[in-house]
This record gives sequence, structure tokens and C-alpha cells, in this order.
Amino acid sequence: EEERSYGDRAQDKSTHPLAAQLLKLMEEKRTNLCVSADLTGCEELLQLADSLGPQICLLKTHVDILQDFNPDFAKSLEDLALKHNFLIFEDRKFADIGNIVKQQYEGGLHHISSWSHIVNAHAMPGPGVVKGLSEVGRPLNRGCLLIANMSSQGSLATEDYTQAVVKMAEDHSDFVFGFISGRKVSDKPGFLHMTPGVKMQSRVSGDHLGQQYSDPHDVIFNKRSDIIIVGRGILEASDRVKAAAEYRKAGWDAYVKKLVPSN
Ligand code: UP6
Repeated sequence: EEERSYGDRAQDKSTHPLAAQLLKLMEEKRTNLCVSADLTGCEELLQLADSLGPQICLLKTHVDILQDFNPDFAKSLEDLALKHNFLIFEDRKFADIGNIVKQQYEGGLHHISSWSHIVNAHAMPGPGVVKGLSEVGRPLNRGCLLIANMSSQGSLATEDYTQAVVKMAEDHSDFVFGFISGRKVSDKPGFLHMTPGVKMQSRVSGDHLGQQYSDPHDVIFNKRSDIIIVGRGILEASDRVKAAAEYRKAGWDAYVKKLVPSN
């Protein structure tokens, strides 16, 4: 089937406003790269965000691994997101009852809802998890992704589970605008698919804790995903800016190839 451009999908009335903003900036910056900034120090993370900012559409965080998280850090990250025109995605993977995830999202030490444009959740608890997050996030114009499947070996997500996640997303499309998934799972053009477990030379890699990798072309062209999420492929490179440029190019080339009708 025909693939529509990011910019075109941004125009649809049915597309969630945050998804539209993201699709538009992807088209403008010519990037479908999300860097997974899995670092343990605020200063290093901010420096990474500033140096990679021009190349990325999204910066994904795990703020609970930061040793020195503080409100100034969140403010600085927001400033960098504005400066470089990317969105912030806290990869919190909420997975509790609505009443608790609401508080985890809004309060605690991190006040995630105050600075992160996007969060994600496991659908495992049922629709209450989305409803709870939505009560906090919707008034702030935030958006949420559901985890349709995982990149790790032995994941318990079956095909039936994934289909139920897609249904839950469709039922809550005023707040949920996409998926964490190894492949495209929904044909609705407003939904975005983001794929972690991405590395060049993926055949030789993986890690000793079950992570499994695919390369950018496989993810974007073959699996029809929209965004590549890259952590160690960039973080462990001797030159992170150069590595990010390589991932950006590989992800974008695969997208452009997908747009051209094959005949
Ligand atoms: N992530 C996965 N697989 C999933 C969901 N999320 O790896 O199914 C996240 C991890 C990590 C990043 O939490 O932040 O994506 C992958 O990092 P890596 O590129 O260094 O392997």
C-alpha cells in the first residue's frame, strides 16, 4: 500500500495535535531519529541534547537513572527542546492502576507531566492506566504511546495482546497517538510507530541481558515503522555527533525509499 509523507499525515484533521507537531518537525528537519539519552548525569545529558538537537525529532529520557535529577535540569531540557525544535519523551513505561499512575505522572520527585511532551504505558492493567494518565496529560496537551510489543528476547507480548493494545489506543485516541513497537501495527495514518532496539550491524549485536537489534533500514522500510530509537548505537560511539548523523541518514533514506512507489 502507498506510504504517505510525514508532512502529509500531519495535515489530517484526525491526527492528534502533538502527533501533528511531531510529524511536521520531522518533515522540516528531515529526521526520524529519536536518541535514547540513557545517561546517569544531568550535565552530560544536557550536553548531549545540545549537540544532537539539530539531528533529532525526539529525545527519550529515563530520568529515574539520573543521579542528580533536579527541577533546573528539566527546565534546561525544555529550553533545549525549544532551541532545537525536538520533543521530549520520558520512557516511564507506566504500568499500574489509574489512581497510582496519575500520581506517578504528575508528582513524586520528577513531575514528569510538567516537562515531558510524551510518555508511554503498558496496556497490561487495562484502560484505567490510560484514563488515569489522560486526566493529568490531556489538560496539558500531552500525548501517550502504548507499548504494543518489546524488543527484548522472550517478551510475553503475543499477537492477541498486541491487537488488544491497538484497540485500546483507538479507543483513547484523544490522548494516545501511537505505539512503541517493532513494526507497524495500525493503519491509522495519525498513529505514529516508534521502534527501539536499533543498531547498525545488527546481526552481530544484542546484549547479554536480552536486548535484540534490527538496523534502521529493516525497521523503517521492511517493518514500516516511523521513528528509530537509538541508545547505545550512538552513546557508545567515539564520536556521538557523527554516529547520530549516520543513524539519521540511514533512517531518512529508508523513509524516502518507502515513499517512492515501487514499479
Ligand atoms: N526500550 C527497548 N525495548 C523496548 C522498549 N523500550 O530497548 O521494547 C528502550 C530501553 C532503552 C532503549 O528502555 O532506553 O529503548 C534501547 O537502548 P539501546 O539502544 O541502548 O539498546
